[in-house]
Amino acid sequence: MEPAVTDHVEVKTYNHPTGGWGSLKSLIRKARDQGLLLSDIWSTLLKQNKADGYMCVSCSWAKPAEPRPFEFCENGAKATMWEQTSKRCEPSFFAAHSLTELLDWPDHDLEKQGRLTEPMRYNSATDKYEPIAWPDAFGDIGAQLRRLDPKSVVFYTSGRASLEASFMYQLFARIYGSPNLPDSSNMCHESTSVGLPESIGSPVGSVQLEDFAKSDMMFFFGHNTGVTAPRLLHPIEDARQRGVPVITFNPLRERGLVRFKNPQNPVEMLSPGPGTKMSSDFFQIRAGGDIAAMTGIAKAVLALDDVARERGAKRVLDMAFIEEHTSSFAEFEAYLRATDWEGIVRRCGISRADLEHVAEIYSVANAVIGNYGMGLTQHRHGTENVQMLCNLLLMRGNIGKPGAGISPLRGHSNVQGQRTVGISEKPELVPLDKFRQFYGFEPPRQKGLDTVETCKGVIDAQVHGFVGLGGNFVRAVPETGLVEKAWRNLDLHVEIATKLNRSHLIAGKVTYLLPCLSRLEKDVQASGPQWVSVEDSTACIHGSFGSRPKPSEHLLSEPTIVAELAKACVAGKSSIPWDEWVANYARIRDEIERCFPTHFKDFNKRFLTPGGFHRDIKASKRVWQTPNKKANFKLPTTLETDPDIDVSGKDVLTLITVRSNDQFNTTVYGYRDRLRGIIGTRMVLLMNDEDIRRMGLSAGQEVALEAHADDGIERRVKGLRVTPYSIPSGNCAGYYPELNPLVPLWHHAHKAHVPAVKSVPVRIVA
Ligand SMILES: Nc1nc2c(c(=O)[nH]1)N[C@H]1C(S)=C(S)[C@@H](COP(=O)(O)OP(=O)(O)OC[C@H]3O[C@@H](n4cnc5c(=O)[nH]c(N)nc54)[C@H](O)[C@@H]3O)O[C@H]1N2
Ligand SMILES: Nc1nc2c(c(=O)[nH]1)N[C@H]1C(S)=C(S)[C@@H](COP(=O)(O)OP(=O)(O)OC[C@H]3O[C@@H](n4cnc5c(=O)[nH]c(N)nc54)[C@H](O)[C@@H]3O)O[C@H]1N2
Ligand SMILES: [Mo]
Repeated sequence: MEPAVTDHVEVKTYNHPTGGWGSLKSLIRKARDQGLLLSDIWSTLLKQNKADGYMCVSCSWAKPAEPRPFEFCENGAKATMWEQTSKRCEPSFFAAHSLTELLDWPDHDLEKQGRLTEPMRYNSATDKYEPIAWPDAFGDIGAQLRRLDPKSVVFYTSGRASLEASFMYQLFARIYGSPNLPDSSNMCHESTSVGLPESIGSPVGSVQLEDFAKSDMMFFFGHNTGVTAPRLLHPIEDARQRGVPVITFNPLRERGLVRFKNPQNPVEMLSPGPGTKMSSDFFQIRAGGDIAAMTGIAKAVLALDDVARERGAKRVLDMAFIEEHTSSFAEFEAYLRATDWEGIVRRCGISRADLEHVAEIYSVANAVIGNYGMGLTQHRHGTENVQMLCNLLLMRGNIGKPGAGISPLRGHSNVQGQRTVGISEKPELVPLDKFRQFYGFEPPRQKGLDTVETCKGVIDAQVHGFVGLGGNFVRAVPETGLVEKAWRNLDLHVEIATKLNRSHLIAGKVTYLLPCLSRLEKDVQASGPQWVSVEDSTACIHGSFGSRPKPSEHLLSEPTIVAELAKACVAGKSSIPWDEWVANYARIRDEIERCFPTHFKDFNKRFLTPGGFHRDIKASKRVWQTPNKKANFKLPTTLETDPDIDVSGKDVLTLITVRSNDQFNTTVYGYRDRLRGIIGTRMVLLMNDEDIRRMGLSAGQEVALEAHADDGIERRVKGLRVTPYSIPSGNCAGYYPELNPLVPLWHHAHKAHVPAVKSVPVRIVA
């Protein structure tokens, strides 16, 4: 593949606030690139995240009941424009380019071709995609699936598909007989989904949007808020203006959590000032140092409590809460007392005085929110990371009261929701008995493959078929080299997608590319135009109504495609009236309510509630659905987030893979990571000055990276530009997905199997 570099490369320090004029300029440029008039895009954007409009396709952050006039951000608007583009990737494009040729194109150039317009089938004789009629595609895919062992077929979901489409999709897979329903959260917040149930008995966070207005302190661990959930900057800004401390831990000084200027506030925009200071304290922690840092803070809180007790003053620990609601505090206390400061400071790179300072602030705050992102979850001990943050919050009763709680900031706009309606490889999380009873089929009961296991299955030739409901699986996963090579042996590869990406270019023996409508577009079925629904990061369910015209007359909705596949493949094997469901999506919502009655009570009546309706999250009411009915302090096993990897060698570094301000996952909008000052290239290696000197390198030099793993597998990425950057020594950073070929498949979270892409051991090859 051609490296992701343009003719004009520029690296400079960016000292402006997030938001501000830079963000408006960036939007105007993007509208032009997509061939859109600003007036055209404007009418759509005004409907974004409004109760009568559509829910943004970018991040999953909460949507307020009383939205601002413009309830969108720079990146949400970019995502909308990217989807609304006037460009079309038509059969003529595929006639002109073979897949072998397209494999050389960068990700940006593939998606830039615009919206897919017709169903396509791969022809290996010409090495090209060719158009095919929908009925023929469905008929053939159904027949191909029937020929395969269902247990060897994987049904992946990316995280954008609606609750309605996702619910139907998992039913289809299960009727067919496959338990293999991995999704993007296997690469993302699975550490949360595994860690939180053990700690607090809920797989999702405990906060709601209104808690942000009541909070009097916030933590941010490993989240690039200004890029990946920018609308959250507003409640943080409000909190900062109330004087609320915001304490951030991140190896990179991400701009959004440093300075912010609200582009929707004319007074702020016109004032020359630097914008709001977002983090009251910002600690550039070493990658993987979070268990150590949180242990240090907790240890210092305990020391403050000791002093209070000696003096007969009010306790710092919330003993009433700890006694009534939690278990294993004594063990946790013993762990804190036994852990010495020297190890803590060495591991996280933050001084004892700084951690004690954080503990002092924390010990007087009454309502604290612990926010976190991929910086905690994408490590070998990602689950322990999440549980350690729970421990810290539980010490002072900060879960289950107003203004406080644990806040995992989710990724895709409906990734949390699709898990709620049955997308899961873990059978115990899904109401299989109800499916059996209501729909008259016998669902498979064994555990299915998750994402890492799917990759392994493809490499070992145990997986024979793959169906993707959105996403760019081959590009997003680790061990790209082996996965891509083995992928070609698949008997069947089917992708349901809006735009062309690299995964679509890795053909199996039979390969289909099925184009679908997006949420922005009007979806008309027999009963009229349809609403769909999604769940946000705070467990609120929203209706979403698309009003844009179809990009092509051939496009079908995701529910239609799933229903047609089911009819072609598993007709007569269940009592589901697929056509009736598709004719009126309210019918699907009734079925979701029937299968998940506690979460979706009166679904059709409530789903248009402004601000969404909240799912019943028991932990937010201090009801703990753990086996012992308590919130549990969980002890970390070591201070290391990524044990067993040795990065002590002279030329070895720990690589952090991150997103730029100009991408959504593998969708690369462009080459302007404005907030990091990196323009014109994505092939950079951000390094600490001292490491550059120590390794005898120089700024601007091109180097290659190799995985530091002695397992005989070659993993290498060439053409990276050494870029001095403010980052702890021993760490380096670069962009996902360009650096995914460096990640060994076995380098993942122990329990959750999330690839440990925030701490990849690498060697520099000059
Ligand atoms: N615009 C835009 N929005 C998005 C996405 C996108 O690509 N673009 N992706 C969506 C998806 S699917 C997801 S999951 C979310 C991801 O949103 P984030 O969780 O913000 O994801 P990342 O950008 O991968 O990185 C998170 C941050 O963790 C920091 N970090 C790395 N290692 C460590 C560590 O060991 N400790 C700590 N404390 N910090 C660390 C990195 O420097 C980075 O700032 O965003 C969603 N929203
Ligand atoms: N090294 C490294 N690897 C990572 C990460 C990292 O931080 N570092 N992050 C991980 C994370 S958090 C995630 S979530 C995964 C993301 O993995 P995926 O979710 O698999 O990837 P995306 O890039 O979001 O998928 C983009 C594609 O989805 C399709 N698409 C977009 N909208 C729609 C729609 O409405 N319907 C349908 N059917 N298709 C649509 C388009 O064809 C588009 O090309 O990557 C993971 N991989
Ligand atoms: Mo994600």
